[in-house]
Amino acid sequence: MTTPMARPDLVLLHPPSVMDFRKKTLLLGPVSDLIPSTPVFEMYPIGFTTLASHLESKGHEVRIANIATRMLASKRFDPERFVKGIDAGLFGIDLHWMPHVQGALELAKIVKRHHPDVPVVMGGFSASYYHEELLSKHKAVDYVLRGDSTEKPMEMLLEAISSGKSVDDIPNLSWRRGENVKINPLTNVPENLDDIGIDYGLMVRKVLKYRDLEGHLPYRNWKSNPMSIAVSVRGCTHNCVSCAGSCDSFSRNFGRQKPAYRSPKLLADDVARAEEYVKGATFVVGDIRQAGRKYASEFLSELKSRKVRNEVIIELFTPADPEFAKEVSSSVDRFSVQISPETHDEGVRKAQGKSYTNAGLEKSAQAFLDAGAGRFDIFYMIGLPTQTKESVQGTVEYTRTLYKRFKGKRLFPFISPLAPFIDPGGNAFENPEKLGFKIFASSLEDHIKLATMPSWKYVLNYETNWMTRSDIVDATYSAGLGMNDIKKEMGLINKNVADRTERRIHAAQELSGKIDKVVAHGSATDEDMESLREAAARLSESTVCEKEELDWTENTIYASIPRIVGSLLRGK
Ligand code: B12
Ligand code: SF4
Repeated sequence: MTTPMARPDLVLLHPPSVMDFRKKTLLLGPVSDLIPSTPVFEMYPIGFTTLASHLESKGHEVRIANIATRMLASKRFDPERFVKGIDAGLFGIDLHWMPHVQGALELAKIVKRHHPDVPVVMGGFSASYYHEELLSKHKAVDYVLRGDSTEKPMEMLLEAISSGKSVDDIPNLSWRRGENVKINPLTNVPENLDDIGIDYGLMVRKVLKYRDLEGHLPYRNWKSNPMSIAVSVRGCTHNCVSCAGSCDSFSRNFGRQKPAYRSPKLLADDVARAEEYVKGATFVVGDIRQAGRKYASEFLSELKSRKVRNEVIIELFTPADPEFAKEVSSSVDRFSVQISPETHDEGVRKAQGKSYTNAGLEKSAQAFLDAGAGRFDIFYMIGLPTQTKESVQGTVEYTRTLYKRFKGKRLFPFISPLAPFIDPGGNAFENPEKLGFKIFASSLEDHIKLATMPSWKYVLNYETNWMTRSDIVDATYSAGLGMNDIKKEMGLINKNVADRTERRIHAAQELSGKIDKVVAHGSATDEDMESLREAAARLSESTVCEKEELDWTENTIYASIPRIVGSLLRGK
């Protein structure tokens, strides 16, 4: 237990993907064009908030410090000095997404340099997958909490650390005794998410307490495009071949044999609570039909009774029927829909693990748009099994058909590469030959080397039997140019925006070529690389489309302030 402003029991740190990204020449490419983050992947896992909410409810003091956002916000921000200046009973660093491999381990070293006696715990999907290597080869890491649910084990770890008790019985924990790595059983795998909540007001209180807005921001542009998340599920019923969040991967790596759902009522409470603090879209993670139509209907009717005014974004893993579209529409004021068919080619889609038709998808889009969806976003991917460069061009051409069919409607197709890494733990990573993949990295060390290569072509940890790494890069830039032309032709973006995107893509292609030459010579001097650094940083953001195309609302954080203040005054 702690008193206010005492040293936090736990400080959760989120690293940038590459720790010294501000100094290195890195053409990170369009790896994050379609998510709120920049290519340094500054968004921290939603699990930081469930961990903090749980631990605070048990009397522990937790601070979140998003090192990546702070580094993006100010060139003067020095992570080393910042870490040196904070004290904690335990430091937690996420290695959830594999692209953070270099950043997470460098951050752990910084922590140990300044706080040699304070333990460091890592967690997240990638840390769970690589727990043995983390503990045997990286002495800056003392503990790994494995699996998709670490709230309870973390509480036990904090208690063991403060009382000096043994950690032998803490579920999901891997740790070091002398030179040996000890692996406790992975038994904390809750069957539902009803005990795992997000206290949406907690972040606001933390910002005020630590006078640190940037350090708590989930991603850089959150102030201008705020968004909240409500999590319906941990686990997945699907098996997309490249995904580490698939049902096979959950059972192999995270001890989960079936998904855990949050009850419809509590999920609706989450959405309603989120809007007390944030005026912006609320993204409901997971297709709400995964637990069955009855679950989805119950959730929607609970939502209706709460009269939610925020825009609600729902995900579809498969097309939905018009009745469902109407049900969604009658339950909320404003809503948008996202679906990822990955490709227009039904054969390629099947090879990736999804079996549905374009006709079904189009029918679904029509139904949701007719029912009043604010937007219907369709995400396509490059780097899939059996997909060729020609097939990617086919997808681009298919978007023209979509635009024509849905002219004047708010339907938005996007395309991006499967990058930078095929997820460790997913089926493609585990059985590459069988599924037509060639994987260039297996260990943490291999991935660290790739992560710091100067352009994203060399960062990719895979290629396929149908496309080399160069093909994936070429196909991505060509697709970007193609989509840009189509959007201009259809009058969806004005000439200035289209010209800007085109110039950016050409410049990125040119720079990629220059980096290729430097890499081919193998004798790049510091000056050679330094001369390319600024251009690489500039061209890594929003390469193939403008990020604003993804913004759901025109709100800013300032529009949320009256709600935040109101909620604080009510003492929530
Ligand atoms: C929703 C989601 C997102 C949301 C983000 C939500 C968020 N902020 O967490 C969005 C759409 C933005 C997103 C983006 C990306 N995602 Co994503 N995402 C998911 C999805 C569908 C479910 C959410 C999820 O992560 N649940 C997992 C829950 C269980 O984790 P959690 O609550 O956050 O954290 C718990 C544990 O993981 C652990 N934990 C996490 N961090 C820490 C830290 C410490 C110290 C400890 C002890 C424990 C711990 O304890 C937490 C609490 O119990 C999964 C797929 C799936 N079926 O799971 C993919 C998934 C996690 N994403 C993935 C990827 C690759 C990405 C991107 C890199 C893709 C890209 N190139 O753009 C980006 C990275 C974004 C960034 N950091 O900036 C992969 C990760 C594979 C891997 N190991 O690398 C997954 C598995 C599947 C996939 N291919 O999409 N994603
Ligand atoms: S990509 Fe497929 S397997 Fe992975 S979380 Fe999404 S639906 Fe599930």
